[in-house]
Amino acid sequence: MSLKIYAFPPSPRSFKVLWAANHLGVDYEFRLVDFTKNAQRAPEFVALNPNGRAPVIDDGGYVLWESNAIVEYLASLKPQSGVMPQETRAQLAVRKWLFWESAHWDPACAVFAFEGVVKPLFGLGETSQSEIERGTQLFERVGSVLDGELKKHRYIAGETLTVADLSIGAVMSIAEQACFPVENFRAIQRWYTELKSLPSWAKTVAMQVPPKASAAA
Ligand SMILES: N[C@@H](CCC(=O)N[C@@H](CS)C(=O)NCC(=O)O)C(=O)O
Repeated sequence: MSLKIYAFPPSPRSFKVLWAANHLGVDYEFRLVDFTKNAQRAPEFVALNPNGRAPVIDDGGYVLWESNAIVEYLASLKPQSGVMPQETRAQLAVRKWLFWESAHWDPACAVFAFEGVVKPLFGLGETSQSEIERGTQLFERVGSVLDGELKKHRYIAGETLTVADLSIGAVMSIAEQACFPVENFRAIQRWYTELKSLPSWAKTVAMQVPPKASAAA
């Protein structure tokens, strides 16, 4: 049985997992979790992930949720890809960025994602200026950390692409739509241009279209 990815491609955490699978060349079956139909709350989906959130994978009965855990799992299926070092210290130098993504980067980006993407998609009202101001403060702080690293090397954890780039870079798929305040972060812009040039990026962007009538969850 092949690996199934349950995802809603317009959402950045789903994009992360689909992009990682596309980048690594992992075979998978895509299963749409159609948020426009509240499929994430369907009992059969909640049975896979009690949080009622996407993405989730099911690899022959091995079910995993949390996008960063999934990206690590996908990387483990392709050890020759080099996106996750094998040695403990080198591995943690990469993995720490997955914790950073969950704790700091994702919450900052989520403010803009909600105001600029989720609200228009689901008709949830006008942009909140106070939220944008709060998000800008959060983004300035995390953006300067990321920009500082990317001034030192081509990718986040060094000269080659790792799961840190897959995890942190995925949300850039909505950078323009969500209006991330990256004007002052030249190294982030340069890195984003590199990510966009990857064939796996284009392949995943092509999946980002809002869902039509079909659905599975
Ligand atoms: N920390 C989780 C977050 C997953 C998450 O919040 N997914 C959102 C979409 S980006 C979701 O499923 N939202 C549906 C809902 O809250 O009803 C991860 O990284 O996988």
